[in-house]
Amino acid sequence: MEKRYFLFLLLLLFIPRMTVGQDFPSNFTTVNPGESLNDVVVKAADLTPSPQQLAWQRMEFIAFAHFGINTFTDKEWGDGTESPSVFDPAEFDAGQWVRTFRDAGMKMLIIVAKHHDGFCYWPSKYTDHSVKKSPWKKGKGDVVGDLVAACHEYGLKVGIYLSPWDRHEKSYGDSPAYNKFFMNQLKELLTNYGEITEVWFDGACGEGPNGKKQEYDWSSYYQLIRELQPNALIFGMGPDIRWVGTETGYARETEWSVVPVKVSNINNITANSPHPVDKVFITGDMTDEDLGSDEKIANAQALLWYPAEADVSIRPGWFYHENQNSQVKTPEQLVDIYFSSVGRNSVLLLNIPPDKRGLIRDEDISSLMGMRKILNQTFAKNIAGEALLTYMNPFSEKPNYVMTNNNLYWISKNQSDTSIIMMDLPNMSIFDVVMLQESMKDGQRIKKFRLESWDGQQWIKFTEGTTIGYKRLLRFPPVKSKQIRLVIEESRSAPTLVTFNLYKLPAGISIESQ
Ligand code: FUL
Repeated sequence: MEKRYFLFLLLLLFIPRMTVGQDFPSNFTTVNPGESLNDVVVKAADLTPSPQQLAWQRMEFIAFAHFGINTFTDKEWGDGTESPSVFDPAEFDAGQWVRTFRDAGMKMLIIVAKHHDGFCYWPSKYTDHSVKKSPWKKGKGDVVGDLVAACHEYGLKVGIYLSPWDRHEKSYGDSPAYNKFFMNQLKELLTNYGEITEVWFDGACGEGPNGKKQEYDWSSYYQLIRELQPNALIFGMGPDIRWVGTETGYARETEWSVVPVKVSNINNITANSPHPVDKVFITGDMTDEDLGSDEKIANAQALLWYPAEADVSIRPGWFYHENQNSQVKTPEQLVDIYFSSVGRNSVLLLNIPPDKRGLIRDEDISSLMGMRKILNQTFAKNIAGEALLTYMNPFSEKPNYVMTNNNLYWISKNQSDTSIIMMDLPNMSIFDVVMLQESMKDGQRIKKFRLESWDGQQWIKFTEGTTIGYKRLLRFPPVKSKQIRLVIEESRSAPTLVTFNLYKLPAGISIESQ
């Protein structure tokens, strides 16, 4: 064989091998021992969401509806001894729920298919502790099925909450038997109800020291989900969406989507797979005030794009309780939560619990619609829609380039130096909200920024922040100006921006931040 052909063949043999072990999806990377902080930080800045994670993030606002046995027993956690005879929502109307969520601007409903008490809201083949044994529709009903049909009718995506902790099922605690039972239930839900966008795995388990110890086979659960619903995202006790860490609906001021991921064995990370950590994933503590700072990622074994979902109930409880009818959150409180979740790089999962009739109550609907109205009024007009944006390269005297605010896509020419974007408004304007978004196709990079307005003589800072990510919303006392500037003070890598909008909250609305 000619020498050059031989070399060519040798190269062909090598190329694929060189990539083995390196070929991870865009949302994951490993950190090599001894890697410099700077290299790790740049690696983190280059991670981007999977297409499914991005589509999920763009939904922004989604619904939860805790409903079931606890609605009738007036409890938050049933113990599994409840009789199915108590479940009888005489006026149950899935359409009423889902129309309400649609009108509120929510894009998905996470259906509680089974809570910790083990009662199933679909006629599972694997247990009798379900709607089959209830008087509702003479045992022929299917809450999950009706809700899925309504979601399809009104254009909402469907998510499933299936509690791993099951206080009724006899096999719970006999690990292999319960794992099989749980996977059978998962399989029913993932095959009989169309497309499932999110699978919600709760971490709650109240078994005391003498309670049952169940070893969950998470990696087999994940594998089943990947097979049956390849586009579904696994929340919480799973590696695709993280719990924000509280049940208040408030995300952190500094909310990184890239965080260190814990794995049981770094050598068992699967390359060339869209889900490299499925076999080794360990849920870390998500309640820490700092999850993704440079210090945190510097000591990581691996990094994952693991975006936050902020869950909260419109009432004090997750389930309906008559004595909480006067404690429904006000529209202003809900707007504050929206600004502090969607506006802090998170998806807001708001729970609206239907009552014993099987309907969402007027109090809850009116708060939700009040919230929607304020948001619609606020975001109806981007005051900066006609503004001219000028990027000032700190290394040159002259403006670097000029952009309009339509289809903005700006990426800095510099790595992490200060960048300034000037905004010239066509007229003197009053605004009290800013919306910033980084380009998710480039990842999350900005670490610190401030906004200033020109008062004719000098630049005055009117607000500031740390992370931006998918979306950052900031409120501040009204500013009157024609010229403002965004100063990006620190960034993990070349900063990007796809949205720089200004708004005004409706007159007379005062939203106190919590
Ligand atoms: C928790 C559960 O224990 C609550 O009952 C509720 O379902 C909430 C969303 O998650 O962990």
